Amino acid sequence: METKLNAITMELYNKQIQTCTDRELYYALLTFVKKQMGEKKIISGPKKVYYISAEFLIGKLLSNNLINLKLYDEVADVLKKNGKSLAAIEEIEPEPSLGNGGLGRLAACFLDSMATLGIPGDGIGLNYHFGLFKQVFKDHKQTAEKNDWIASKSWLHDTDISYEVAFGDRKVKSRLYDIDIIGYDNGLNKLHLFDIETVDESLVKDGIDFDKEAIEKNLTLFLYPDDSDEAGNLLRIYQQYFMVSSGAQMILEDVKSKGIDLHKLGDHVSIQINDTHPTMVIPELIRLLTLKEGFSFKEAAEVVSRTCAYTNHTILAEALEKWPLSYLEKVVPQLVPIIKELDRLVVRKYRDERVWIIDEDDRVHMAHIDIHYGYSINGVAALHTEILKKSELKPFYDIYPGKFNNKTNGITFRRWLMSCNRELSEEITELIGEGWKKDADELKKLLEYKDDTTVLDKIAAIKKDKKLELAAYIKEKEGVAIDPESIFDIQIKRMHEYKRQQMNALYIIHKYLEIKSGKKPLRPMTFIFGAKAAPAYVIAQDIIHLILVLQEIINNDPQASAYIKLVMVENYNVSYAERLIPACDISEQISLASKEASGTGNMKFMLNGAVTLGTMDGANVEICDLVGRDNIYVFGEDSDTVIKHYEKADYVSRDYYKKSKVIKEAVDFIVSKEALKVGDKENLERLYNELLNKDWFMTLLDLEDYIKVKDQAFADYEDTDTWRKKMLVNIAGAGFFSSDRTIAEYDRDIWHTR
Ligand code: 26V
Repeated sequence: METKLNAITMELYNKQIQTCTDRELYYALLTFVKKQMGEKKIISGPKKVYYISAEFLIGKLLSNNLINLKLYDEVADVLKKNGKSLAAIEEIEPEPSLGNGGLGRLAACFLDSMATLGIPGDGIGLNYHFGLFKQVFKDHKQTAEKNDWIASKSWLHDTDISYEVAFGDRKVKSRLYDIDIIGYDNGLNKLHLFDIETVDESLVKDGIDFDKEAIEKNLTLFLYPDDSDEAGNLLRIYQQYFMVSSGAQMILEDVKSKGIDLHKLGDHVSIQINDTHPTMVIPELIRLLTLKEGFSFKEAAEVVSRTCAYTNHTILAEALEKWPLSYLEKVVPQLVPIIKELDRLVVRKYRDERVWIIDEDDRVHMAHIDIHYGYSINGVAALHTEILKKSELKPFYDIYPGKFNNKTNGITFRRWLMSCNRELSEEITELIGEGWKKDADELKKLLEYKDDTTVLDKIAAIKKDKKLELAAYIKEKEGVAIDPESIFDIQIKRMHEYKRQQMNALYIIHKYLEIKSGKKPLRPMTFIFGAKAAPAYVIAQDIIHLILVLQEIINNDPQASAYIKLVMVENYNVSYAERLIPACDISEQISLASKEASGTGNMKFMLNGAVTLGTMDGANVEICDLVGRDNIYVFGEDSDTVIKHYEKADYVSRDYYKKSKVIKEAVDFIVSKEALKVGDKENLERLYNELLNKDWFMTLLDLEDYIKVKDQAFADYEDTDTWRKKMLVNIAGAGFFSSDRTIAEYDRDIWHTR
């Protein structure tokens, strides 16, 4: 292995390993790993899955590919022997930001698990050149810059495969780039990313602004550009159709090249539609089968319905896509008669207007296409699926009870334990052997050590090391010194009102006011946030502003900063998550019950020995079942109560504000002189008014209980033995959340590849 790597550095740079720079070594390793992967077999079988998704948040790939090739330790040793560090080399790799958050990261975990389980399963997506924006803080506010990740040498393989995609007003050509996906100790699948041949990076001028109408040049520049105006929405439809049309042509070509009769498509292919973004693949396949393959409409619709399956990832009304028919007429006129015919067939059969595809305002409900013309619909956690069946999609459940199923999300333990926390991973292996790497349920064996103080000490020592590492990193990146002896309380996820970062901020204000009035906490606390907000989401920007203003006030107050430190890390992404999660003590999962479909950060934290502080929402419910009430901190109203509040429209936030002194003081601080001295009046007043007069996601409803239970968690932390036991029980209980389990269930219930 050392000889091989040396041969590469000699060939590329005419240098031995020890004299190469980290950048040169990164490129040498890229070449080496790609070559190793090229020697692996392509996973194949009688049936293949295509996971089609607008987002694949794959993160950096070097370490993970080395782990899956089982070469990580060997490579790390060789580098060390030559005076180099793999960790430093990894820093060179740019992180592709091809996703917003959970949905995109889930797709990436699923690719890893499909390859690991040997399921033939490829991803289909878009090759965004700048992906999601890079977040930069200026004057306590978020600004957006482009994230340039495609270097001349990268994990992308250029192919000469290209398809013509016709829009209403122009024809373009797609070009396919592939990334190899290697399973853990297994073969290869592919992530197919389509790009437009005429893309022009120079279109991007200031920040992330660009001409939204220059489709040939802009189509694959950004992930979900600002969709607050019509041009942005149209661009999104252009992107979606570009992806599904290229993908559909590729799939049909693939199937035909294998000599398969297209009438039997569903026996050989499953297309998993990741949220509604790829929904147009349904009418597009019908179009291709009728136009090019001689199918009747009825035949085509039947074949497609036996091939496509849909996953729902949210019940938020504003996130369920409903495209105006006029937009579709402009961008994809060829699909409009097909969508109208699909709607006509539904209208003929069902009188309930709620299940129609096109509504009275001529908007096309994309999810309705998926449900009527797909063979499976699944939610992503037990509670979420129940809410879909009982309320959100009830009229559909009444028609198709057999199509509905739950697939609780999962995470790949290769990245979220073996790679990001090698120390803990090795300790686990020492205790229970290697088996858990292929059968995550074996983590349960750790429970045997629940009362073993040597083991508990070891786990606590690893946590301490990870906190030290994180503290050093945060000092370097953010310039904030945090105390590794303090409790690390972390909330990292997209900024959204339903996730209630504002509630966490109100708790911090409450603690700050307590300290200022002389009530000191037992131990210093460190509150860490990481979150990007959609550029057009005004209140989310205001919440970021509040947190950054609090950071400034608290960290610079000598009296308070002895007990509280607050840091919002800049440009939170997958790589940052890999540093934050292993160092966490308390995992904040505090969404308004019923609103977080699942969450996957919650799973990553518990796997790394953090204790959850959460509402009974999404997968938190299942975490609670797995670890038991003694090993999780639960607070707040449950989903039934919340749903009733919405039905009766009887939640009045001002009542909670008036009733509670603690709430009033915390909320008032947002517009206090002290806050306004640092922050922007417009942002802070808008947020204050929103909380008092609307508070659509019911922050104040749960605030008092949140304070109570969070205080309890901090108090319990002082009982070191009991806390360590909680950590161990959480790690031991996390096996269920391996994405290998999730993918095995998709295969068993939906795909049937074997
Ligand atoms: C999308 C949008 C777009 C427009 C404005 C507001 C808004 C709000 C939310 C979304 C989310 C779309 C779907 C999504 O990302 N869902 C996430 O999927 C994860 C993987 O299943 C799951 O763990 C998260 O709970 C869920 O929010």
